Amino acid sequence: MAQWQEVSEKSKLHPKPVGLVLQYGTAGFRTNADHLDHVMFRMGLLATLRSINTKAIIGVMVTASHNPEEDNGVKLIDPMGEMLTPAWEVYATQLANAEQDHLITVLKDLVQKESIDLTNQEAEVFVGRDTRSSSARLSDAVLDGVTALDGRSKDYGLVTTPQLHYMVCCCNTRGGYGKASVEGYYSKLSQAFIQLTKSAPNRTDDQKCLLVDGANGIGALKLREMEPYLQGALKVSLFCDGTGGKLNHQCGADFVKVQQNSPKGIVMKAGERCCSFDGDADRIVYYYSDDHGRFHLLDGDKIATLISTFLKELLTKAGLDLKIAVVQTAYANGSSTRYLEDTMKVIVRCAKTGVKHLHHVAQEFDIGVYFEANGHGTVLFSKAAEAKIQQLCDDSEGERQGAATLLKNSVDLINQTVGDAISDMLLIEAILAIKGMTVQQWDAIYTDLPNRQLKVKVSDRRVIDTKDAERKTVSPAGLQEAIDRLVERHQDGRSFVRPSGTEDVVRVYSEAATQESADALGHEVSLAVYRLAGGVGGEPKPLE
Ligand code: 16G
Ligand code: MG
Repeated sequence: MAQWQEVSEKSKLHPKPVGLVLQYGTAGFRTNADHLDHVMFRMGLLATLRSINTKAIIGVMVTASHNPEEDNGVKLIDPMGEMLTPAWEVYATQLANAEQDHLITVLKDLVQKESIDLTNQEAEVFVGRDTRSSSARLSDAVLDGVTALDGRSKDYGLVTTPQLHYMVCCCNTRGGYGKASVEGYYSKLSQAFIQLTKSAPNRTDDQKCLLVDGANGIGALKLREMEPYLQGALKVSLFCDGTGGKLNHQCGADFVKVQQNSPKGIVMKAGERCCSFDGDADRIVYYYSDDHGRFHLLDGDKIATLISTFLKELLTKAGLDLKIAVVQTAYANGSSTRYLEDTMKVIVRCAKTGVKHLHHVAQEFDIGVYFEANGHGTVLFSKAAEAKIQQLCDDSEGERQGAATLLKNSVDLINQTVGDAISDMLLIEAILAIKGMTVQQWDAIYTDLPNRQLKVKVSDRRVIDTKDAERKTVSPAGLQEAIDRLVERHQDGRSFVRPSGTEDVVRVYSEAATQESADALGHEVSLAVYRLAGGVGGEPKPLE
C-alpha cells in the first residue's frame, strides 16, 4: 500500500535515536525535549488511528507538566476528554520504541489487532501545547504524523492541558459540553462563577482578592486572557506569570507541595489567600501564611473536603438523594480520610496513583469527587445526576430550587474531563464566598497528620509489586511485614512504598502523630526498602 511507503519516508524526517527506549508513564511520555521528535511524530500517527477507531476526535497535548523547562512530553486525550485508554498505552509504547525499519510492521499490527479500516475513514486530531521553548517544534512533529496518515488536524496552539481536554469533549458531544474554543471555555466558566458568587452578596472587595502563582507557564497566560470575562468577580494578582522567571523553577504547585513552602520571591501578607498552578495548569494547591509567618498548605485533600462538603450540603437542601463519594490515593493524609468518613459521613474510596485511576473509580458514583493530594482533581456527575439537578431547577421553588441552582452552576463551572487548575480555583473561590469562609477557617476543618515523602534508589524498581491500591506490597518477600512492624512503633503511624511511574525510584510515604516520628518512620521504611529491594548507592541517611 502506497500510504505505508509514504509514512515510512516521512518518519525518516523524524529519526528515532537508535536504541532509545521510552515508556508511556503514568500520564504519557516524558523526557528531555531533545529526545522526543520521533515520539511526537508517532503519537500523531497513533492519534489518527485512534480517531478512525473511535470515529471521534482525539487530542494530543505537548507538555511535560510540572517538570523542568528542558523536558517535554505528550498526553493523549480520548473522545470524552478522558485520558487515553490503557490498552492503547501499550501501542503507544510499541510505536515510540520501534526502530525505523520496524515501524510499519508495528503500525500494521495495530491496524489489524484493532480491526481499523483505513479506507474512506475520516480522522481528526486536536493538538495543543504548553509554553516550553521546545513545544512549538514538537507539536509540528505531531501534526506531521497526522498528515502522514491523511488525518485532519486542528492546532489550538498555546492552551492548558484541561482546555484541550475540554475542546475534545465539546466537539465530540457536538457542542453538548460547550463551545470548542478558548472563548467558549472562558464564557462557560465565567458565567457559572458569576452566577454562583451572586449567592454571596456580602462578599467584600478584600474577599475577592487572590494571589495566583502561574508557575511561569501556560496557566498564567490563560488566566490573564480570561480575566475580562470574570467582570471583576475575582481580583487576581498574578505572579510567576512567565514574564521573568523560568517555568516551574522555584514556583508552581509541585514546588510548593514538595517544599511545603511558598514560591520564591512572593510576598504574602498574613492570612492572604494564595494558590499555585503547575506547568500545564491541571493541578492547584492553596496556601497562606499565618500571623507568626508560618506557612500553611491546603492540598488536594483539603480541596476535596471543601468541595464534597459543599456539594453534600446542597444535596441535603435540595432533597436530592444522590450517592456522593470522594476518591483519594494512598497519599491522602490520614486526617482527611478520617474526617470525610467519620464526620462528613461520605463514602471514601482509594485508587492507585495517577489521574486515570481516580477518574475511573469516581465514575461509579452519582457524584464522584476525586483529588490527588498533589492537587490534581475534579468532580464527575453522572448523566442521571445532572438530569435530576436540572429537573429540580425547573420544577421546584424556594430553598430547594436555590440549592438546585447552585448545584447546576457548580456543574457548569467544573471541568469534568480532567483536573483543571483554573476551574478548580474558581469553584473553591465560589464556595469560600458562598460559605463566607476564610482560608484559615477552611484550613481548620481538620489538622493534617505530619508526613514525609522520601525516595530510595534500587537496581530495578519493578521488584516492588503492590496491592490494595498501593497501600500494601506483595513483593519482595518480607517487605510488608517489615513495614508493619515499623509502623506499629509510631503513634498514628502509616507508611507505604510504591515504584514511581515517572522516575526511576521507589517512593516512600510515612505519617505519624509528630513530625519527628513521621521522619523516623520514613527513614526506617527507606532502609527496609534499601535492604530488601536491592538498594543501590549509599544507605538512606536519617533526616537532619
Ligand atoms: C503523574 C500523574 C499524577 C501522579 C504522578 C505520580 C497524571 C495526569 N499525572 O504526574 O497524577 O501523581 O504521575 O508520579 O495522571 P510518580 O509515579 O512518580 O509518583
Ligand atoms: Mg500537570
